[in-house]
Amino acid sequence: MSTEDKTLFCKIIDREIPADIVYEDDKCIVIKDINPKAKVHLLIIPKKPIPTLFELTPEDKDCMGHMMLLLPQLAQSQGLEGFKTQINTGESGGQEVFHIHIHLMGNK
Ligand code: DGP
Repeated sequence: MSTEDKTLFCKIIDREIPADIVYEDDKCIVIKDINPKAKVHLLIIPKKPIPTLFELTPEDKDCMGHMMLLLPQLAQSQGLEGFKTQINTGESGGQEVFHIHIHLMGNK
């Protein structure tokens, strides 16, 4: 994929754009949001550049489940006792970056 075709988050995954990386494995990467809405504001991003929830297919079940299971672990590693999650979907759903991501937000 040429650089122009890559999503912002693919460029972060490929280390073409810097980010504060909190966690990474073969399925996803977790970064700090550049414009935090809470003391802890992480973005959990699949390595596969699925644009929105509307494009999910059954083959994405594993990866999506994997990211859901990661959420409480990440929250605990950040010292959170509770947290909010958000997935903005589509322009009218407030989505700005068209590469699925889960917002994890919490205050200590
Ligand atoms: P959404 O509206 O759900 O598409 O959220 C996109 C989020 O991505 C928004 O909260 C700000 C964050 N963001 C945008 N550009 C960058 C960036 O270059 N680096 C990081 N770490 N976060 C970014």
